[in-house]
Amino acid sequence: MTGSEEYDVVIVGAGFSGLYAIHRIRRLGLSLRCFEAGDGVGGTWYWNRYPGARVDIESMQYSYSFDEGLQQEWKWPEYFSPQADLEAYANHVADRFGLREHIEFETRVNRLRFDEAENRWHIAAENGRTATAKYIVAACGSLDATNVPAFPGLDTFRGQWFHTSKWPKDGVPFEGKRVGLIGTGSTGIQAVPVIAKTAEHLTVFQRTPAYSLPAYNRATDPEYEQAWKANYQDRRTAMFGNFAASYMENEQYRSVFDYTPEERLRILEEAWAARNGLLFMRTFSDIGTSLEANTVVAEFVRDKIRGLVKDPAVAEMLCPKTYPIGAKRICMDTGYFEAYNRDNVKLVDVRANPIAEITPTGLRTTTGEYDLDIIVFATGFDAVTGSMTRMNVTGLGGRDLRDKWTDGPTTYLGFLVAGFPNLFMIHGPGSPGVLAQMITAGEWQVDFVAGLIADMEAAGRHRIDTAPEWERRWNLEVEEAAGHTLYNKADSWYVGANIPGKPRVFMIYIGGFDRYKQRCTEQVTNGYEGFVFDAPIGASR
Ligand code: N01
Repeated sequence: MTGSEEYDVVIVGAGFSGLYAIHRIRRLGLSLRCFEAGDGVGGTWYWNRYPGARVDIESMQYSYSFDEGLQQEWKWPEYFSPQADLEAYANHVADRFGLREHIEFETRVNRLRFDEAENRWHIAAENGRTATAKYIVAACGSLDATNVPAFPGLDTFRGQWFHTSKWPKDGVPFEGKRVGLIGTGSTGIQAVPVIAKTAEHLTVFQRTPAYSLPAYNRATDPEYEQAWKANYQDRRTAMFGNFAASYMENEQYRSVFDYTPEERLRILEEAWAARNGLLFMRTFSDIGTSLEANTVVAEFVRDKIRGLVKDPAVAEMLCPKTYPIGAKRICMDTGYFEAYNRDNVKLVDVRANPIAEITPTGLRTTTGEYDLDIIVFATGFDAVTGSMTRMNVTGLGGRDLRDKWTDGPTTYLGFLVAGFPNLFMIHGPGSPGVLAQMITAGEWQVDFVAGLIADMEAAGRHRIDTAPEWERRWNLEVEEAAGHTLYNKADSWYVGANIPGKPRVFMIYIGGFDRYKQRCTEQVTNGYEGFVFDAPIGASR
């Protein structure tokens, strides 16, 4: 389809939040269109089809809550679903709820311009498609804009190279190949053991070692599934009131210092063996706030790594020592550390000896040359802000969003940016984003935005905005929440440290999803405090 059609709402992105936004906003009786860069639905779970890609939150809860029939009927074969199962689920949802007819695929939005006389957004995509809309719902992902470091010589490489999040649909055969993998975050640690199984040789280039816990993925136990399905409503209600939008049972949650060293060790051993993944990080209440408490847990994990890796020198290289556990996103793996016991896997420290260049035949560090047939970039993302800033967004007075965010992103409640009216971000900077379970938190944010749009339409308003003063106040709340934690003690993508030149700002609201919901709701019920309309909107909901 070509031409500049007019819509009430344009949704950018057909990932899990974008799909739900179509379903929810359609019910308002407004005209809408969704533009999606890929040729299928699923967002993160469409793009990240690298070997070993798998979610690290149990699928019974990492799934939609909005339809009881859907959650009762859908079967998750494994506790932690692989990419293919999540993509299949997204496709099922798109078909079951008739969402596909609203989506234009292979339409990557690369220009959003607000026309202040019309109070409408003008949308343009790479394929020439144009449209206008009163409202934009930007559901374009926190981890979408890829980071391929600017190593000199990449264009001269005669082999193949891939970024993990833009993986070919047909897969990449590694048989008989010398593979180099750069990056040991969540993605790298999932890919390494799988690639190692088929590649002739795998060299892993590690700049910072990761704390990783065993995922203990397994086939879904029918009793466990039944317990969820018999209690879905109650558990979903609990998730919507939880600080991480997650369901948690049997929380111990006391300080490390309430226990003797022997008791701590017993608790940690039990948690390690309990097959409950990320809950390991909630063994004690102060892991995220006290460096001393954190060190107890970090040292326990380092000892586990030393036990898993046979070569002591390699084990030491794999032990994270420069930042607290959890200050970077904790990883979950299936046989990651054990992969280094294989003869065909080699670990190279590129912190001590950085990558100097990519050569026609491989890669050169400051001390060594490596011949490679394939290079895998597991080097992460221009996270949280990248998908917005890469869209060339201009607001009032023609101001570019990149200029506005030169010193770091500013938002009101993680949704609105002052001077960029009628634009709502889902999982935007200043929202709980990746620190809450993203499908559930996304559903709530979409519902909240749909409520704002309904209020606007009922009141006959043309413009919703916020003011810099309210962004400043919200940013202070975001900073204060992070200030009590150890998150600032690591050079992570949470603070933009992985992208050269990106301002170092903690971009996520860590005060809890429950608190965040409360703050958003009370601002609306307090007479839309902090929201700026073209004319007063009257009584609050
Ligand atoms: O990206 P990352 P990711 N030279 O940024 C290294 C989610 N996720 O794709 O740490 C050499 O974490 C970089 O090194 P350093 C999850 O939220 C979830 O792995 O910056 N190395 C790091 O090791 C996760 O946090 C799941 O020193 C360079 C790696 O590349 C987020 O996605 C699975 C380099 C990048 O790690 C991102 O994870 C996968 C350079 N120039 C992802 N530049 C699950 O649900 C970067 N690196 C399980």
